[in-house]
Amino acid sequence: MPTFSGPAFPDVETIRFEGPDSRNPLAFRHYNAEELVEGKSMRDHLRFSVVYWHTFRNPLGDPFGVGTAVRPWDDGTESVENAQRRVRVAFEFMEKLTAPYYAFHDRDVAPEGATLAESNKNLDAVAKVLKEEQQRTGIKLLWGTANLFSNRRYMHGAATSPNAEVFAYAAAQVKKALEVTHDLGGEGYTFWGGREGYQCLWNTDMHRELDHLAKLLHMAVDYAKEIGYTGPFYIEPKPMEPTKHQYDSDAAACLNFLRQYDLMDHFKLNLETNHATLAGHTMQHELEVAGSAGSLGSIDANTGDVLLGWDTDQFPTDIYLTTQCMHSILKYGGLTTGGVNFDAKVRRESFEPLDLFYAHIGGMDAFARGLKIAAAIRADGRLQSIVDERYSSWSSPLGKDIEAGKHSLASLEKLMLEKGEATANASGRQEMIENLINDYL
Ligand code: XUL
Ligand code: CO
Repeated sequence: MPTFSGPAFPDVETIRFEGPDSRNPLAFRHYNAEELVEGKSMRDHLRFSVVYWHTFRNPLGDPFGVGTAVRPWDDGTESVENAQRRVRVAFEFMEKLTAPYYAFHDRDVAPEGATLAESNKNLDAVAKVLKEEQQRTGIKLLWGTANLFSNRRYMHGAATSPNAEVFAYAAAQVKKALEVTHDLGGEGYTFWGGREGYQCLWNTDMHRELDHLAKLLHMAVDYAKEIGYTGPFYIEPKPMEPTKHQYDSDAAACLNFLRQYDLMDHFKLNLETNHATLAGHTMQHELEVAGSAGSLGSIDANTGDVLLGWDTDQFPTDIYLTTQCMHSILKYGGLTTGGVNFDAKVRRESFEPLDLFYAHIGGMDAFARGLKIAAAIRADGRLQSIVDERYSSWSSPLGKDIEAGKHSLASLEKLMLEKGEATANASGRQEMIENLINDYL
């Protein structure tokens, strides 16, 4: 095969904001990077990020058929040269898309070698090109991570493997991935426990596995200090797939784990919509659980399919969903180190390179609209006043005293024995509120 020499997307110019009336499918109609929302640019609110694994490495196969993706720049080999060429293509794509960030796993960007030393060497060779391209374009690394789930050595888990040498290998891989992330100025580092769970409880020592998982995370925290990495670590909850049950099953389970093992100061959560769905939650639920604990770090923006029970990782296009996401994000102070990371793939039938643009443009516009709608809800203030009114009894002397810890079961019993019954409840007004939200859409 003759060596590909770019550009990879010759027919695509830099994607521009053309406004809601534009009929150009290769333009933004809502994402206007410079536009201020609540005094901050859309670029800084949304911090869009492209994922390397789906956008540049996913062949678009499914359990019933081979990959369909046409990627003319990729010669299909596991060579370092191919990986380096792919980096140039990835940056051409991200630059044209005007995405300020990207995210990767170590094994997406560089091929795994026959030994750990060889894999590290390959990663260094590709990271060199990543760095050059970051410098050329100004595109930054949102977060890096180590793939601790694809290789067969991780079949029983990585940190939670019953094989201590597998734990050691995983630790070595995390060390290297952390070094590379730090060297590339990564603003975060993610742990997604792909196989950190169980398939069968009869053969599982859960207590031990959880201790080991915490041990690896503490080692990462310690090593970060050593090399001067000061960014946050993220845990990404997901309840299942590939395992039957993953320990980081949802936001609440992750927070419980982080508290139990004294990791709360170092970790925030990276929440993904399709993972929330698999956990039987809404994304809004997960965001509220994390946000109310002060642990909302970043989001993997995607969506599932209501009729498919698995992690389809589709691009988000539902404005109601993006409104909910952005409303919770604004409520908890906005994204700081995190971003809106499109952990999403085009579907198997959308196999052309151009589809990668349409997918990302759609996701970016959907989130831009969600941001604007959420800001309008907040500016209008009607929703907030309903919520304030709903909790107004907590501003009464009684409510204030309970919150301030001035009461006990006995003092409250005395009060209620005197009163005989609590004040009548007010309506929750859910339907009215849902109608109100629709007013902004
Ligand atoms: C898997 C998933 C991962 C993480 C990073 O479902 O979401 O790609 O985001 O390992
Ligand atoms: Co993800």
